[in-house]
Amino acid sequence: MFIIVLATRNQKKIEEINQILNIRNVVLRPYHEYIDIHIPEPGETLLENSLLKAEFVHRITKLPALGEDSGLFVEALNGAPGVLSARYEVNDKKRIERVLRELGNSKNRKAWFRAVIVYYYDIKKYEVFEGEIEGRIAYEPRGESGFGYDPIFIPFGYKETFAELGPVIKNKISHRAKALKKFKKFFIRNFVERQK
Ligand code: ITT
Repeated sequence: MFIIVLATRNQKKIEEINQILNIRNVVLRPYHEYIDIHIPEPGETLLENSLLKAEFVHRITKLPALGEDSGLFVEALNGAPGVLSARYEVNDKKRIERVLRELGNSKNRKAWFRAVIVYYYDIKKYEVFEGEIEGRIAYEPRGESGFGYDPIFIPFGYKETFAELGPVIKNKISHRAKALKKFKKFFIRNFVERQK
C-alpha cells in the first residue's frame, strides 16, 4: 500500500480529492492524523502556498505529500479574492456576501477558479500541476452542495451553480479535477508503471 499525505485541513477538499483520485493501492491520509498544527499560508501566489504546505508535511512525515492551494478570481474585482480566498472573511457565508456586495450589479461577472497542486515526494523533489475553470458569478447564492464559493459560481456552459450541480459533475470539470487528473497521469507513469 502506497501512502500519500494530504497537506490540507479542509474536509470538503479531502472528500473531493478522494473522489477524483481513486488510485489502486494508494491511500490518501490527511496530515492532521500525523501532526495537529495549522500550516500558515503567507505566500503571495497559490504556488508558494501549495509548495509550502506540501514541503512542510513531507518534512514532518517523511512521506510523499500533496499540497493544494486554490482560489476564486473575479475579473471585475481585479482578481480578488484570489490567493486570499480562504482569508477574505471569517466564514463561507460572509465570504460569499462580500463578493456579491463588492460586485454589486456589475454586468461583468466573469470569474474563474484555479488550483495549484504540488506533489512533494523527496527532499527538493516535487512536481506542480494546475487546473482552471471559467464561469460567472450568480446574482445570489443557490444550492447546498460543495463548499466555499460554490453557491455563487456558475461554470461556463451551465445555468446552475457548482452547489446546484453537485459532486458528480463538479468533480468531473472543476479546477481541482483538472489539476488532479494531471497529477494522476504523472503518478501512474512514474510510480506505478515503473514498478511493473
Ligand atoms: P487548506 O489550506 O488547509 O488546504 P483552505 O480552505 O484554507 O484549506 P485554501 O487556502 O486553498 O484552502 O483556500 C481555498 C479557498 O478558496 C477555500 O477555502 C474556498 O473559499 C475557495 N475555494 C477553493 N476551491 C473551491 C471550490 O472548489 N469551491 C468553492 N470554493 C473554493
